[in-house]
Amino acid sequence: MRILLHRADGKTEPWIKDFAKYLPDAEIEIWHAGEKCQVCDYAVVWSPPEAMLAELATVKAIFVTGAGVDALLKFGDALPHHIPIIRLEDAGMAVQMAEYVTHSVLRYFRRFDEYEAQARAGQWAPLPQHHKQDFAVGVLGMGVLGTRVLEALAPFGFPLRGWSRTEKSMPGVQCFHGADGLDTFLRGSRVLVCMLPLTPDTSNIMDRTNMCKLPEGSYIINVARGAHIAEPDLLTLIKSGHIAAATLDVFRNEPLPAQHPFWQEPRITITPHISALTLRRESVQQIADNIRKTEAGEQIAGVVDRTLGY
Ligand code: NDP
Ligand code: OXD
Repeated sequence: MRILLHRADGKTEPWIKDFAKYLPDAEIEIWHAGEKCQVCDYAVVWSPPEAMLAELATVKAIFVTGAGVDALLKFGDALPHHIPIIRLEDAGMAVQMAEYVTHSVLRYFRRFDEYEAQARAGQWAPLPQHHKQDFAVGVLGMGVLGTRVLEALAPFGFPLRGWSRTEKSMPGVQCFHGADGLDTFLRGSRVLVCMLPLTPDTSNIMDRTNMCKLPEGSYIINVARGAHIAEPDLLTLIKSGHIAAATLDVFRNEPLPAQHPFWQEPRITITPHISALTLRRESVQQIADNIRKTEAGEQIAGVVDRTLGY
């Protein structure tokens, strides 16, 4: 069996070693622009260049080394619909998301962001505590990662809310779904955490209208995709105080350009798309398992629904 691998960073050796360990029968072919490559059975990619589409169109399945598949689905019909796309499910990312989001929620709840600013200014000034009952955390997206984040937050006693496309129930979480449930979900969420896939339905979901539905003095944590937020609207609402602060891991343009106004806004905390990193060994293990199951004609998890876009 032959696997076509593309790594934008060019660091293919460790991946080849891990595939040799977890799928010893596989031969790994590295994709290079402008070079002819052998016909492969499977492809393993994250955000492939357009020039790779011809090769992707000939494989039996495409495995994505991430949870989100927007960087692949953006090619639309140029990517034949009969080729299954399989994303990573958890593969070590869920616990990282739980750490990142829990840290951010606690930082705002305990006002550590404000104490950090005070300390830099040499100020000793205890602030009034927030109350948990006024600090409901609402998670947009109750999938593999969103659910893990809600589980991680549960022991702290925040009122928890979740929003998904289809109806859900989760102990200790007030669940909302669909376009009809969004308004009520937003109006009661003091901290809004975005853990949605980027699809035509979720693009720009945190625009001015929706962010204005959040209670005054709300917080935003975006660990999904930059295009979920209308960036100028967020800046306006932070400046007006309607949004107290935001922690953003993802942006419309990455790396975030040096001249972007977010860098100058102290109430925005920026991280460089690291909330949940792809762990190579766990990813290769999951992909290898799925390839073995596919070869054996068994069902696998993580198959993307092209119509839904995730
Ligand atoms: P899942 O597919 O497991 O979960 C997606 C969730 O979003 C589901 O609950 C789904 O609802 C919900 N959803 C999708 N569309 C809509 C909609 N139109 N309205 C309401 N709810 C919707 O994905 P994961 O949890 O594995 O990953 C989520 C996203 O996290 C990824 O797509 C990616 O964008 C982002 N990510 C970011 C990383 C980073 O480092 N910043 C790392 C990894 C992931 P339902 O359950 O009803 O289908
Ligand atoms: C992912 C990501 O979707 O890293 O996995 O953003």
